[in-house]
Amino acid sequence: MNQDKFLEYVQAENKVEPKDVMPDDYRKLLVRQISQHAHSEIVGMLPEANWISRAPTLRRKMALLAKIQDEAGHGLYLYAATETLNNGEIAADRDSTYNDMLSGKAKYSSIFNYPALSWADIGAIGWLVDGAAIMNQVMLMGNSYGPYSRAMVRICKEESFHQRQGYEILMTLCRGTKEQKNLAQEALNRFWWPALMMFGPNDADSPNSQKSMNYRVKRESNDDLRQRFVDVTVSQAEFLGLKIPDENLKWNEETQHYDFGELPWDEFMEVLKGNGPCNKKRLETKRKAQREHSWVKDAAMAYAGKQTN
Ligand code: FAQ
Repeated sequence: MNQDKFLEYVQAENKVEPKDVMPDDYRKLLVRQISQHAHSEIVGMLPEANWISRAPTLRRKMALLAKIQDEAGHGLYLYAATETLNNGEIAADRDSTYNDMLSGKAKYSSIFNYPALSWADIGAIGWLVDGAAIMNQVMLMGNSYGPYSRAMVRICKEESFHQRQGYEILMTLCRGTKEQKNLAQEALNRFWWPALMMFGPNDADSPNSQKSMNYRVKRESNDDLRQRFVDVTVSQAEFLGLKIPDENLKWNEETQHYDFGELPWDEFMEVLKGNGPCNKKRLETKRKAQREHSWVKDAAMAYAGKQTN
């Protein structure tokens, strides 16, 4: 299939499946995005795992454990979806994509380079980080690559439980003592701007968007999704009695959207370059896990080999 025919095919809302012929740049775009999405799920387990042993009640601990296990599952579906794109010339096998993350060559979401400093941060992660993730992933359910779009359907269902458990943590804190409400406000102050950065650079500075939209991988732009996230989140903050830390946030009658302040793009670029508060720590944790736990994989491979021999 030539390039024009392929574009016609995806733009008519047809799905591409692993064995179909596809242009190399479409394959590469998917390997980049799906594997980075998988890395985000796996690295995203770390800030929350930090709070498992300090969850305030058994019920909270069970919910947090279930959520973190879900993230591991999301990583697994997404690595599996990435592997379907491996064709010998464009490497998409698990080891090479994972090693690209460990070496710092491949990115994962900027948000996971921020620490979870208090229990309220666990609430803010669920509410804002999972909330932003869902906003982006609902549009990805309609992407043109079959395995990725199907993985997104299940992931979105689980993410909405995650968002609610986070919001409920904050609701409890906001109805508690003054100190508890302060913890919730501080968590919102810390996570608001990093959550908005999850949607990526402004459209004018987004090098991958045009191609991705043409190929029907991305279905909506970074700025449109960010705007929608702000629009739905403001009333949720008001319901909690919390103040979004943006002096420029204001309802605009004309556009019927909220206007909001300029994001701290310098900070975003620094995080992407590896200089965020936890970049080094996150990668070192993952490298250490690979060094120390490789025997588990070796044993599983040896066992699998025995089963098939
Ligand atoms: N962080 O040209 P664009 C979750 C990079 S899952 C780091 O606009 P694109 C669940 C981008 O990769 C969260 N890097 O790129 C959870 C590109 O660099 P590259 C993850 C970023 O791909 C919750 C460059 O900047 N979700 O949270 C970021 O068209 C709680 C230029 O950008 C996904 O991965 C960023 N925020 O649009 C887990 C969704 N933004 O690759 C645990 C799938 C941009 O050329 C706990 N991905 N960059 O070297 C996407 O939808 C897209 O890839 C975007 C970026 C929208 C993230």
